Amino acid sequence: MAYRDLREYIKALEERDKLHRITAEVEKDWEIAAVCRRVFQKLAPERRPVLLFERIRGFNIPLLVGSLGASPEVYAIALQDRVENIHERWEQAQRHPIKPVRVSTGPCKENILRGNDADLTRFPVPIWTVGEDPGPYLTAPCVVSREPDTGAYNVGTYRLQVKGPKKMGIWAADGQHVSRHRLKNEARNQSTPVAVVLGPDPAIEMVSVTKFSFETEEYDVSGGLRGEPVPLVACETIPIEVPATAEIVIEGEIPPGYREPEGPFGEYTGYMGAAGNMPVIEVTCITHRHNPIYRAFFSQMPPSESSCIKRVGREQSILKHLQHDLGLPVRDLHLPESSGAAGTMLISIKKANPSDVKRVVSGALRYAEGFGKFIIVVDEDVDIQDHCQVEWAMSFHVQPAKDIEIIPDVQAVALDPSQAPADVPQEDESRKTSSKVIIDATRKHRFPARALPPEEHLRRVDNQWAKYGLER
Ligand SMILES: Cc1cc2nc3c(=O)[nH]c(=O)nc-3n(C[C@H](O)[C@H](O)[C@H](O)COP(=O)(O)O)c2cc1C
Ligand SMILES: [Mn+2]
Repeated sequence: MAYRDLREYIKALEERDKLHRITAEVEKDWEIAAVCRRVFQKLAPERRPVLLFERIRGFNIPLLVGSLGASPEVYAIALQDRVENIHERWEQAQRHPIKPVRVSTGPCKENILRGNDADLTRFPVPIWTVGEDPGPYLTAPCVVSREPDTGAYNVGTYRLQVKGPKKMGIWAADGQHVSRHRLKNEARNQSTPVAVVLGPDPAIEMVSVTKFSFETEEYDVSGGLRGEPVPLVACETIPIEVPATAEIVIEGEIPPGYREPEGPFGEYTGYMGAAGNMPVIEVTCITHRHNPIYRAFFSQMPPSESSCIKRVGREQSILKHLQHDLGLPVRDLHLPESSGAAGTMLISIKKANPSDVKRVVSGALRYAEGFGKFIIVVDEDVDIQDHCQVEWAMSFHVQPAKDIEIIPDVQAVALDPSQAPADVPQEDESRKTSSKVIIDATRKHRFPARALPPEEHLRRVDNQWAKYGLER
Protein backbone atom coordinates (compact mmCIF):
# COMPACT_ATOMS: atom_id res chain seq x y z
CA MET A 1 0.00 0.00 0.00
CA ALA A 2 1.26 3.46 -0.88
CA TYR A 3 1.64 6.04 1.89
CA ARG A 4 -1.72 7.77 2.19
CA ASP A 5 -0.12 11.00 3.30
CA LEU A 6 3.00 12.61 4.73
CA ARG A 7 2.06 11.44 8.23
CA GLU A 8 2.08 7.74 7.31
CA TYR A 9 5.46 8.30 5.71
CA ILE A 10 6.80 10.05 8.84
CA LYS A 11 5.68 6.99 10.84
CA ALA A 12 7.61 4.72 8.46
CA LEU A 13 10.73 6.89 8.86
CA GLU A 14 10.38 6.76 12.63
CA GLU A 15 10.06 2.95 12.58
CA ARG A 16 13.35 2.77 10.67
CA ASP A 17 15.02 5.19 13.07
CA LYS A 18 15.39 7.82 10.34
CA LEU A 19 13.42 10.62 12.00
CA HIS A 20 14.86 13.00 14.56
CA ARG A 21 12.52 15.30 16.47
CA ILE A 22 14.13 18.54 17.61
CA THR A 23 12.09 19.49 20.66
CA ALA A 24 14.22 22.46 21.76
CA GLU A 25 12.84 25.83 20.69
CA VAL A 26 14.45 27.27 17.54
CA GLU A 27 14.12 30.50 15.59
CA LYS A 28 13.04 30.26 11.99
CA ASP A 29 15.03 33.20 10.60
CA TRP A 30 18.56 31.94 11.33
CA GLU A 31 18.64 28.81 13.41
CA ILE A 32 16.88 26.28 11.18
CA ALA A 33 19.26 26.94 8.27
CA ALA A 34 22.31 26.72 10.52
CA VAL A 35 21.18 23.48 12.20
CA CYS A 36 20.47 21.90 8.79
CA ARG A 37 23.89 22.99 7.53
CA ARG A 38 25.68 21.38 10.46
CA VAL A 39 23.61 18.18 10.21
CA PHE A 40 24.52 17.81 6.52
CA GLN A 41 28.17 18.71 7.16
CA LYS A 42 28.76 16.65 10.29
CA LEU A 43 26.69 13.50 9.82
CA ALA A 44 27.56 11.02 7.08
CA PRO A 45 24.55 10.19 4.86
CA GLU A 46 23.97 6.77 6.44
CA ARG A 47 23.58 8.43 9.87
CA ARG A 48 21.76 11.56 8.72
CA PRO A 49 18.13 11.73 9.91
CA VAL A 50 15.12 13.56 8.58
CA LEU A 51 14.52 16.51 10.92
CA LEU A 52 11.22 17.56 12.46
CA PHE A 53 11.57 20.93 14.21
CA GLU A 54 8.68 20.70 16.66
CA ARG A 55 8.99 24.02 18.48
CA ILE A 56 9.59 27.15 16.42
CA ARG A 57 9.45 30.42 18.31
CA GLY A 58 6.26 32.33 17.52
CA PHE A 59 4.55 29.44 15.68
CA ASN A 60 2.62 26.34 16.63
CA ILE A 61 3.38 24.60 13.34
CA PRO A 62 6.35 22.19 13.03
CA LEU A 63 8.76 22.12 10.08
CA LEU A 64 9.91 18.95 8.32
CA VAL A 65 13.15 18.93 6.31
CA GLY A 66 15.14 16.14 4.60
CA SER A 67 12.21 13.79 4.09
CA LEU A 68 13.11 13.19 0.44
CA GLY A 69 16.85 13.75 0.46
CA ALA A 70 18.49 13.31 3.85
CA SER A 71 20.24 10.38 2.11
CA PRO A 72 19.60 7.95 -0.76
CA GLU A 73 18.33 5.46 1.89
CA VAL A 74 15.66 7.95 2.96
CA TYR A 75 14.64 8.51 -0.67
CA ALA A 76 14.26 4.73 -1.01
CA ILE A 77 12.03 4.58 2.09
CA ALA A 78 9.85 7.24 0.45
CA LEU A 79 9.45 4.75 -2.41
CA GLN A 80 8.96 1.81 -0.01
CA ASP A 81 11.86 0.14 -1.77
CA ARG A 82 15.64 -0.36 -1.78
CA VAL A 83 18.24 2.07 -3.15
CA GLU A 84 19.23 -0.27 -5.98
CA ASN A 85 15.62 -0.39 -7.22
CA ILE A 86 15.03 3.37 -7.39
CA HIS A 87 15.78 3.66 -11.10
CA GLU A 88 13.65 0.66 -12.00
CA ARG A 89 10.73 2.12 -10.04
CA TRP A 90 11.01 5.35 -12.01
CA GLU A 91 11.10 3.50 -15.34
CA GLN A 92 8.08 1.47 -14.30
CA ALA A 93 6.13 4.57 -13.25
CA GLN A 94 6.76 6.28 -16.58
CA ARG A 95 5.84 3.15 -18.56
CA HIS A 96 2.68 2.62 -16.49
CA PRO A 97 1.34 5.94 -15.26
CA ILE A 98 -1.94 5.87 -13.30
CA LYS A 99 -4.53 8.64 -13.69
CA PRO A 100 -5.62 10.42 -10.50
CA VAL A 101 -9.12 9.99 -9.04
CA ARG A 102 -11.49 12.76 -7.96
CA VAL A 103 -12.79 12.69 -4.39
CA SER A 104 -15.34 15.08 -2.91
CA THR A 105 -13.26 16.20 0.06
CA GLY A 106 -10.15 15.34 2.06
CA PRO A 107 -7.97 16.26 5.04
CA CYS A 108 -6.47 19.30 3.26
CA LYS A 109 -9.92 20.93 3.63
CA GLU A 110 -10.08 20.66 7.42
CA ASN A 111 -9.38 24.40 7.64
CA ILE A 112 -10.32 26.88 4.93
CA LEU A 113 -8.87 30.39 5.27
CA ARG A 114 -10.22 33.20 3.14
CA GLY A 115 -9.79 36.98 3.04
CA ASN A 116 -7.37 38.32 5.66
CA ASP A 117 -7.15 34.88 7.27
CA ALA A 118 -5.39 33.53 4.16
CA ASP A 119 -2.11 34.86 5.49
CA LEU A 120 1.28 33.37 4.57
CA THR A 121 2.89 34.72 7.73
CA ARG A 122 1.00 32.03 9.74
CA PHE A 123 3.58 29.51 8.54
CA PRO A 124 7.17 29.17 9.80
CA VAL A 125 8.85 29.91 6.46
CA PRO A 126 12.61 30.22 7.19
CA ILE A 127 15.29 32.53 5.85
CA TRP A 128 17.90 30.23 4.31
CA THR A 129 20.92 32.42 3.50
CA VAL A 130 20.85 34.98 6.29
CA GLY A 131 22.06 38.44 5.29
CA GLU A 132 21.80 37.63 1.55
CA ASP A 133 18.28 36.34 0.78
CA PRO A 134 15.79 39.23 0.72
CA GLY A 135 13.36 37.35 2.99
CA PRO A 136 11.79 33.98 3.75
CA TYR A 137 11.48 31.45 0.92
CA LEU A 138 9.25 28.46 0.38
CA THR A 139 11.66 25.82 -0.89
CA ALA A 140 9.45 22.72 -1.19
CA PRO A 141 6.38 23.98 -3.04
CA CYS A 142 4.71 21.61 -5.49
CA VAL A 143 3.27 24.22 -7.85
CA VAL A 144 0.24 22.89 -9.73
CA SER A 145 -0.84 24.61 -12.95
CA ARG A 146 -2.77 23.65 -16.10
CA GLU A 147 -2.07 23.96 -19.80
CA PRO A 148 -4.50 26.73 -20.82
CA ASP A 149 -5.93 24.91 -23.86
CA THR A 150 -5.83 21.22 -22.97
CA GLY A 151 -6.24 21.53 -19.19
CA ALA A 152 -3.35 19.07 -18.73
CA TYR A 153 -1.89 19.22 -15.22
CA ASN A 154 1.69 20.09 -14.35
CA VAL A 155 3.45 19.92 -10.99
CA GLY A 156 6.84 21.62 -10.56
CA THR A 157 9.04 22.94 -7.75
CA TYR A 158 10.18 26.56 -8.13
CA ARG A 159 11.45 28.82 -5.36
CA LEU A 160 8.81 31.18 -3.90
CA GLN A 161 9.73 34.36 -2.06
CA VAL A 162 7.30 35.48 0.65
CA LYS A 163 6.73 39.15 -0.12
CA GLY A 164 3.72 39.89 2.08
CA PRO A 165 0.80 38.13 3.77
CA LYS A 166 -0.81 37.41 0.40
CA LYS A 167 1.98 37.75 -2.14
CA MET A 168 4.86 35.54 -3.30
CA GLY A 169 7.51 36.04 -5.98
CA ILE A 170 8.14 33.02 -8.22
CA TRP A 171 11.38 32.20 -10.03
CA ALA A 172 10.81 29.55 -12.67
CA ALA A 173 13.30 29.44 -15.55
CA ASP A 174 11.92 30.23 -19.03
CA GLY A 175 11.52 26.68 -20.30
CA GLN A 176 9.88 25.41 -17.10
CA HIS A 177 6.38 24.15 -17.66
CA VAL A 178 4.63 26.65 -15.39
CA SER A 179 6.40 29.42 -17.33
CA ARG A 180 5.02 28.02 -20.60
CA HIS A 181 1.50 27.98 -19.14
CA ARG A 182 1.92 31.54 -17.88
CA LEU A 183 3.31 32.87 -21.19
CA LYS A 184 0.37 31.41 -23.10
CA ASN A 185 -2.08 33.01 -20.67
CA GLU A 186 -0.22 36.32 -20.77
CA ALA A 187 -0.47 36.42 -24.58
CA ARG A 188 -4.26 36.49 -24.00
CA ASN A 189 -3.96 38.94 -21.11
CA GLN A 190 -5.24 36.26 -18.74
CA SER A 191 -4.02 35.35 -15.29
CA THR A 192 -2.58 31.92 -14.47
CA PRO A 193 -4.19 30.02 -11.58
CA VAL A 194 -1.69 28.07 -9.47
CA ALA A 195 -2.03 25.90 -6.36
CA VAL A 196 1.03 25.62 -4.13
CA VAL A 197 0.94 22.24 -2.40
CA LEU A 198 3.10 21.71 0.71
CA GLY A 199 3.60 18.37 2.43
CA PRO A 200 1.83 15.95 0.09
CA ASP A 201 2.74 12.27 0.21
CA PRO A 202 6.36 11.95 -0.98
CA ALA A 203 5.54 10.56 -4.45
CA ILE A 204 4.16 14.01 -5.37
CA GLU A 205 7.36 15.79 -4.30
CA MET A 206 9.39 13.29 -6.33
CA VAL A 207 7.62 14.10 -9.58
CA SER A 208 7.53 17.81 -8.78
CA VAL A 209 11.35 18.11 -8.83
CA THR A 210 11.77 15.85 -11.88
CA LYS A 211 11.84 16.89 -15.53
CA PHE A 212 9.46 15.08 -17.90
CA SER A 213 8.27 16.01 -21.38
CA PHE A 214 5.87 18.94 -21.52
CA GLU A 215 2.99 16.55 -22.30
CA THR A 216 3.64 14.27 -19.31
CA GLU A 217 1.23 14.81 -16.43
CA GLU A 218 3.10 14.56 -13.14
CA TYR A 219 0.01 13.37 -11.19
CA ASP A 220 -0.12 10.29 -13.43
CA VAL A 221 3.59 9.48 -12.96
CA SER A 222 3.10 9.94 -9.23
CA GLY A 223 0.27 7.39 -9.43
CA GLY A 224 2.67 5.07 -11.25
CA LEU A 225 5.27 5.48 -8.49
CA ARG A 226 2.67 4.82 -5.78
CA GLY A 227 0.99 1.97 -7.63
CA GLU A 228 -2.31 3.68 -6.82
CA PRO A 229 -4.03 6.79 -8.17
CA VAL A 230 -3.50 10.11 -6.41
CA PRO A 231 -6.80 11.28 -4.85
CA LEU A 232 -7.55 14.89 -5.88
CA VAL A 233 -9.93 17.50 -4.48
CA ALA A 234 -11.05 20.74 -6.12
CA CYS A 235 -9.59 24.04 -4.93
CA GLU A 236 -11.93 26.63 -3.40
CA THR A 237 -11.13 29.65 -5.57
CA ILE A 238 -9.37 28.41 -8.73
CA PRO A 239 -10.14 25.68 -11.33
CA ILE A 240 -7.37 23.35 -10.12
CA GLU A 241 -7.39 20.05 -8.23
CA VAL A 242 -4.83 19.18 -5.57
CA PRO A 243 -3.79 16.05 -3.61
CA ALA A 244 -6.50 15.53 -0.98
CA THR A 245 -4.14 14.59 1.85
CA ALA A 246 -1.65 17.47 1.50
CA GLU A 247 -0.75 19.33 4.68
CA ILE A 248 -1.17 22.85 3.25
CA VAL A 249 -2.54 24.24 -0.05
CA ILE A 250 -2.04 27.87 -1.06
CA GLU A 251 -4.37 28.91 -3.89
CA GLY A 252 -3.52 31.90 -6.04
CA GLU A 253 -3.17 33.60 -9.39
CA ILE A 254 -0.28 35.01 -11.39
CA PRO A 255 -1.52 38.31 -12.87
CA PRO A 256 -0.57 38.73 -16.55
CA GLY A 257 2.36 40.92 -17.53
CA TYR A 258 3.19 42.07 -14.00
CA ARG A 259 6.83 41.79 -12.78
CA GLU A 260 8.73 42.92 -9.75
CA PRO A 261 12.18 42.27 -8.26
CA GLU A 262 12.74 38.74 -6.94
CA GLY A 263 15.85 37.27 -5.32
CA PRO A 264 18.75 36.94 -5.10
CA PHE A 265 18.49 33.49 -3.50
CA GLY A 266 21.21 31.18 -2.17
CA GLU A 267 21.30 28.43 -4.81
CA TYR A 268 22.31 24.78 -5.11
CA THR A 269 25.72 25.85 -6.42
CA GLY A 270 26.62 27.21 -2.99
CA TYR A 271 26.43 30.78 -4.32
CA MET A 272 23.78 33.46 -4.49
CA GLY A 273 21.78 33.18 -7.73
CA ALA A 274 21.16 36.39 -9.66
CA ALA A 275 18.10 38.52 -8.94
CA GLY A 276 15.67 39.64 -11.64
CA ASN A 277 12.18 40.91 -12.43
CA MET A 278 9.76 38.04 -11.97
CA PRO A 279 6.01 37.39 -11.81
CA VAL A 280 4.15 37.17 -8.52
CA ILE A 281 1.46 34.88 -7.09
CA GLU A 282 -1.47 36.66 -5.42
CA VAL A 283 -2.97 34.41 -2.75
CA THR A 284 -6.73 33.85 -2.97
CA CYS A 285 -7.24 31.19 -0.28
CA ILE A 286 -5.29 28.80 1.99
CA THR A 287 -6.51 25.40 3.16
CA HIS A 288 -4.73 23.11 5.61
CA ARG A 289 -5.08 20.04 7.77
CA HIS A 290 -5.58 20.24 11.51
CA ASN A 291 -2.14 20.65 13.10
CA PRO A 292 -0.46 21.12 9.72
CA ILE A 293 3.20 20.24 9.13
CA TYR A 294 5.19 22.80 7.13
CA ARG A 295 7.60 21.15 4.66
CA ALA A 296 10.88 22.65 3.37
CA PHE A 297 13.72 21.39 1.18
CA PHE A 298 17.23 22.18 2.43
CA SER A 299 19.44 23.44 -0.44
CA GLN A 300 22.24 26.02 -0.94
CA MET A 301 25.85 24.80 -0.51
CA PRO A 302 26.24 21.05 -1.15
CA PRO A 303 25.85 18.60 0.43
CA SER A 304 22.17 19.27 0.94
CA GLU A 305 18.80 17.67 0.49
CA SER A 306 18.79 19.20 -2.99
CA SER A 307 22.14 17.68 -4.03
CA CYS A 308 21.00 14.27 -2.74
CA ILE A 309 17.70 14.40 -4.66
CA LYS A 310 19.55 15.42 -7.82
CA ARG A 311 22.18 12.71 -7.40
CA VAL A 312 19.57 9.99 -6.88
CA GLY A 313 17.53 11.20 -9.83
CA ARG A 314 20.40 11.47 -12.29
CA GLU A 315 23.07 8.84 -11.60
CA GLN A 316 21.03 5.74 -12.29
CA SER A 317 19.31 7.17 -15.34
CA ILE A 318 22.58 8.10 -17.09
CA LEU A 319 24.22 4.81 -16.05
CA LYS A 320 21.36 2.69 -17.35
CA HIS A 321 21.31 4.63 -20.63
CA LEU A 322 25.01 3.98 -21.23
CA GLN A 323 24.78 0.31 -20.21
CA HIS A 324 21.46 -0.77 -21.63
CA ASP A 325 20.54 1.59 -24.47
CA LEU A 326 24.08 1.99 -25.83
CA GLY A 327 25.55 -1.33 -24.63
CA LEU A 328 28.77 0.31 -23.41
CA PRO A 329 31.15 -1.40 -20.93
CA VAL A 330 30.32 1.02 -18.09
CA ARG A 331 30.58 -0.31 -14.51
CA ASP A 332 29.50 2.65 -12.39
CA LEU A 333 28.64 6.32 -12.69
CA HIS A 334 28.78 8.93 -9.92
CA LEU A 335 27.80 12.59 -9.74
CA PRO A 336 29.45 13.73 -6.48
CA GLU A 337 27.20 15.85 -4.32
CA SER A 338 30.12 18.22 -3.76
CA SER A 339 29.54 19.27 -7.38
CA GLY A 340 25.84 19.78 -6.78
CA ALA A 341 25.42 16.42 -8.58
CA ALA A 342 26.06 18.48 -11.73
CA GLY A 343 29.62 19.80 -12.13
CA THR A 344 31.57 16.55 -11.99
CA MET A 345 30.82 13.15 -13.53
CA LEU A 346 32.89 10.08 -12.64
CA ILE A 347 32.62 6.95 -14.79
CA SER A 348 34.33 3.58 -14.36
CA ILE A 349 34.60 1.25 -17.35
CA LYS A 350 35.88 -2.19 -18.25
CA LYS A 351 38.03 -0.98 -21.12
CA ALA A 352 38.51 -3.51 -23.92
CA ASN A 353 39.57 -1.05 -26.65
CA PRO A 354 41.26 2.35 -26.45
CA SER A 355 38.21 3.88 -28.19
CA ASP A 356 35.89 2.81 -25.32
CA VAL A 357 36.64 5.99 -23.37
CA LYS A 358 35.55 8.23 -26.27
CA ARG A 359 32.42 6.17 -26.92
CA VAL A 360 31.39 6.36 -23.26
CA VAL A 361 32.07 10.09 -23.03
CA SER A 362 30.19 10.91 -26.21
CA GLY A 363 27.24 8.77 -25.04
CA ALA A 364 27.16 10.64 -21.72
CA LEU A 365 27.47 14.00 -23.46
CA ARG A 366 24.60 13.36 -25.82
CA TYR A 367 22.30 12.07 -23.07
CA ALA A 368 23.15 14.57 -20.33
CA GLU A 369 25.06 17.48 -21.84
CA GLY A 370 24.25 19.85 -18.98
CA PHE A 371 26.02 17.66 -16.40
CA GLY A 372 29.71 16.98 -15.95
CA LYS A 373 31.81 20.05 -16.66
CA PHE A 374 34.56 17.68 -15.55
CA ILE A 375 34.17 14.11 -16.81
CA ILE A 376 36.70 11.67 -15.39
CA VAL A 377 36.89 8.10 -16.69
CA VAL A 378 38.72 5.39 -14.72
CA ASP A 379 39.23 1.63 -14.97
CA GLU A 380 36.76 -0.73 -13.33
CA ASP A 381 39.00 -1.55 -10.34
CA VAL A 382 38.84 2.08 -9.15
CA ASP A 383 35.91 2.68 -6.77
CA ILE A 384 34.46 5.99 -7.97
CA GLN A 385 32.41 6.43 -4.77
CA ASP A 386 35.79 6.78 -2.99
CA HIS A 387 37.32 10.18 -3.77
CA CYS A 388 40.74 9.00 -2.56
CA GLN A 389 40.83 6.31 -5.24
CA VAL A 390 39.71 8.74 -7.96
CA GLU A 391 42.44 11.23 -7.05
CA TRP A 392 44.96 8.37 -6.98
CA ALA A 393 43.98 7.38 -10.52
CA MET A 394 44.23 11.00 -11.66
CA SER A 395 47.64 11.30 -10.07
CA PHE A 396 49.22 8.17 -11.56
CA HIS A 397 47.25 7.20 -14.68
CA VAL A 398 47.17 10.58 -16.40
CA GLN A 399 49.68 12.38 -18.57
CA PRO A 400 48.00 15.80 -18.81
CA ALA A 401 49.22 16.78 -22.27
CA LYS A 402 48.00 13.48 -23.73
CA ASP A 403 45.02 12.47 -21.63
CA ILE A 404 43.07 15.67 -21.05
CA GLU A 405 40.78 17.09 -23.68
CA ILE A 406 38.86 20.37 -23.58
CA ILE A 407 35.57 20.55 -25.48
CA PRO A 408 34.45 24.14 -26.15
CA ASP A 409 30.88 25.39 -26.67
CA VAL A 410 28.72 22.86 -24.93
CA GLN A 411 25.67 23.33 -22.74
CA ALA A 412 26.39 24.96 -19.40
CA VAL A 413 25.67 23.60 -15.94
CA ALA A 414 22.59 25.54 -14.79
CA LEU A 415 23.30 28.60 -12.58
CA ASP A 416 27.09 27.98 -12.63
CA PRO A 417 28.45 31.35 -11.44
CA SER A 418 31.72 30.89 -13.33
CA GLN A 419 29.70 31.40 -16.54
CA ALA A 420 29.05 35.10 -16.17
CA PRO A 421 29.12 37.85 -13.54
CA ALA A 422 26.35 37.84 -10.95
CA ASP A 423 24.52 40.76 -12.58
CA VAL A 424 24.02 38.85 -15.83
CA PRO A 425 20.45 37.46 -15.82
CA GLN A 426 20.14 33.67 -15.75
CA GLU A 427 18.35 33.79 -19.11
CA ASP A 428 21.21 35.63 -20.85
CA GLU A 429 22.68 33.83 -23.89
CA SER A 430 26.20 34.15 -22.46
CA ARG A 431 25.16 31.77 -19.68
CA LYS A 432 24.02 29.07 -22.02
CA THR A 433 27.33 27.72 -23.30
CA SER A 434 30.30 26.40 -21.42
CA SER A 435 33.20 24.05 -22.04
CA LYS A 436 34.14 20.65 -20.66
CA VAL A 437 37.25 18.87 -19.50
CA ILE A 438 37.48 15.17 -20.27
CA ILE A 439 40.11 13.36 -18.23
CA ASP A 440 41.00 9.88 -19.38
CA ALA A 441 42.33 8.40 -16.13
CA THR A 442 42.30 4.82 -17.39
CA ARG A 443 45.61 2.97 -17.83
CA LYS A 444 46.83 3.21 -21.43
CA HIS A 445 49.56 0.59 -21.31
CA ARG A 446 50.65 -2.30 -19.09
CA PHE A 447 51.21 -0.93 -15.61
CA PRO A 448 53.40 -2.46 -12.91
CA ALA A 449 51.58 -4.55 -10.29
CA ARG A 450 49.77 -2.57 -7.61
CA ALA A 451 51.63 -2.30 -4.33
CA LEU A 452 48.89 -3.72 -2.11
CA PRO A 453 48.62 -6.87 0.03
CA PRO A 454 47.00 -9.72 -1.93
CA GLU A 455 43.19 -9.68 -1.81
CA GLU A 456 43.26 -13.05 0.00
CA HIS A 457 45.35 -11.62 2.85
CA LEU A 458 43.06 -8.63 3.26
CA ARG A 459 40.03 -10.93 3.41
CA ARG A 460 41.71 -13.07 6.07
CA VAL A 461 42.37 -9.97 8.17
CA ASP A 462 38.73 -8.89 7.74
CA ASN A 463 37.53 -12.31 8.89
CA GLN A 464 39.57 -12.20 12.08
CA TRP A 465 39.24 -8.45 12.68
CA ALA A 466 38.37 -8.86 16.37
CA LYS A 467 41.79 -10.43 16.97
CA TYR A 468 43.50 -7.07 16.55
CA GLY A 469 41.41 -5.31 19.22
CA LEU A 470 40.77 -2.21 17.09
CA GLU A 471 36.96 -2.31 17.40
CA ARG A 472 35.96 -1.13 20.85
C1 LIG B 1 15.31 21.77 -4.20
C2 LIG B 1 15.00 22.17 -5.62
C3 LIG B 1 14.74 23.50 -5.92
C4 LIG B 1 14.45 23.93 -7.22
N1 LIG B 1 14.21 25.25 -7.46
C5 LIG B 1 13.91 25.66 -8.71
C6 LIG B 1 13.65 27.05 -9.00
O1 LIG B 1 13.69 27.90 -8.12
N2 LIG B 1 13.33 27.41 -10.26
C7 LIG B 1 13.29 26.49 -11.28
O2 LIG B 1 13.01 26.90 -12.41
N3 LIG B 1 13.57 25.17 -11.06
C8 LIG B 1 13.85 24.74 -9.80
N4 LIG B 1 14.12 23.41 -9.56
C9 LIG B 1 14.07 22.46 -10.68
C10 LIG B 1 12.63 22.09 -11.02
O3 LIG B 1 11.93 21.67 -9.89
C11 LIG B 1 12.62 20.97 -12.08
O4 LIG B 1 13.26 21.45 -13.25
C12 LIG B 1 11.22 20.46 -12.44
O5 LIG B 1 11.34 19.55 -13.49
C13 LIG B 1 10.30 21.58 -12.85
O6 LIG B 1 9.05 21.06 -13.24
P1 LIG B 1 8.55 21.18 -14.77
O7 LIG B 1 9.56 20.40 -15.55
O8 LIG B 1 7.20 20.55 -14.77
O9 LIG B 1 8.54 22.63 -15.09
C14 LIG B 1 14.42 22.97 -8.27
C15 LIG B 1 14.68 21.64 -7.97
C16 LIG B 1 14.97 21.23 -6.66
C17 LIG B 1 15.25 19.77 -6.38
MN1 LIG C 1 6.31 19.14 -16.15
